[in-house]
Amino acid sequence: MRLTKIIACIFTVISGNSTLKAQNPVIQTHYTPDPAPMVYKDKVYVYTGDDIPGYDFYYMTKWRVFSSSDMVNWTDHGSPISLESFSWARDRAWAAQCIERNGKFYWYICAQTVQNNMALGVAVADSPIGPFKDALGKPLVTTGSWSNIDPTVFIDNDGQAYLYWGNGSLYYVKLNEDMISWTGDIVEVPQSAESFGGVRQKRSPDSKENPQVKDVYVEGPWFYKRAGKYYQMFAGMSKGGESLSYAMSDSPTGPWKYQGKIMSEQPTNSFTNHGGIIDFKGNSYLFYHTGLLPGGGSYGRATSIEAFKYNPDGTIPLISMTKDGVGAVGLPDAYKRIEAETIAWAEKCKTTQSDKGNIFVSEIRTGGHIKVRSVNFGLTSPKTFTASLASGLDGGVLDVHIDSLKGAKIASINVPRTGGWQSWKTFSQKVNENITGVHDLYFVFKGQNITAGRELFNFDYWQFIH
Ligand code: FUB
Repeated sequence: MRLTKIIACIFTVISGNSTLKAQNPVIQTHYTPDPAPMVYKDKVYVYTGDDIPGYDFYYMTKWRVFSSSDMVNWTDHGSPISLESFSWARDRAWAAQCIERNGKFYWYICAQTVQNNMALGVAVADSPIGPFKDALGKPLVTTGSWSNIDPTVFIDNDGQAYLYWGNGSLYYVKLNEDMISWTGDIVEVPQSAESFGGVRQKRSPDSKENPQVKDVYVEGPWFYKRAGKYYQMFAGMSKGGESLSYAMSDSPTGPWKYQGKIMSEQPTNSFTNHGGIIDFKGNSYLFYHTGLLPGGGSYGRATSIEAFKYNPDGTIPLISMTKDGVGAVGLPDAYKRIEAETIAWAEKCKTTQSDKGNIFVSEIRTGGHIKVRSVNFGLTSPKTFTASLASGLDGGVLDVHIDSLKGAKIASINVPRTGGWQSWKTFSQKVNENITGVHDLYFVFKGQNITAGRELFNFDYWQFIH
């Protein structure tokens, strides 16, 4: 590829206008509801729940975190907290949000208490991916109400932090600077047609009530500030399923003015929707969930992302769900170690965390693959491909293709039995083609006939070498 062509290609990808699109949902190895994005340094972290499809309710037990520096390849950081992390929690690891303050990370969660209601808690860490620890050993907010769900947190320019939350009713408290205590009263935000589109009957989360009312605040608030305006996005309801709506204010505590829908009811295959909004590398993004991942539904929801542009007056346009998702705003470097769990799209494989905390691609089966988007090979071709792999049985084959599943095969590794599913060995293979510029990579998994249906090998990381 000529130099000018390579530079044009890199520019197209970095400017986010790539025609090479990711697919929604952005994570396929787990069900990832209630996405809460956080920008920290040069990465986006997304904190999610963990749905277990097959049940008929949100019986969730843990939370997950993923990160990306390009918006299309997401690295799995496992599950740093679960119900077990909070001695007071017994069930329903529901929506959560993490925020950084003075180098510490505060992950606000909600869960069902041993007293059988919902409460808010907070875990703290020195890094966005943990390890996190329950900061208090008890809930941060507990009023004996089922409404205590879906915390959202924001620190204003004057240093005052606000925690909003609530199902049916919307509440807030002013957090103290330590982020793990609060002062003053819990304030219930008045709801009206002017502020949130309507007023809704209160309900318990167990209720099957499905009111046919115009748009109203239901749950899932997402509180933030942009260009001097305060925003309260929320899961609203008008036709039975949840949509995303929003209100704006000139003050962090209202009064709020209803602005309409951000994402109307669409064929999501999920009763709920739940979103978060960020700006990253000059673009604005809406994170939300759907039940559209194969095997999913209302209790198997997965994170999706759309890019959007604010209107000149700060209002938000109506955003449609897409399968294509967003363009890449960065390029993974082919010559740096990349974790195998950094994935744009995955089929017939999962990710697992070892007892020592190592995360790797597991449950790899014949016919499966991993796609990594927009990998930058630069101006000179690599000579070697290396990968860290392990297999407790007969292994299989790892083929590396570029540009499409059936594109040129640039390397292939025969993975033997390595002595155990955690007995990692580094394999190196000559690269068959001259590759420069930016390419999507496809790691394609194959087994022998005899091993076709079972796990082939585990995959920890990969790298190209000049
Ligand atoms: O994920 C469980 C609950 O469903 C969340 O807390 C709500 O926002 C809804 O998405």
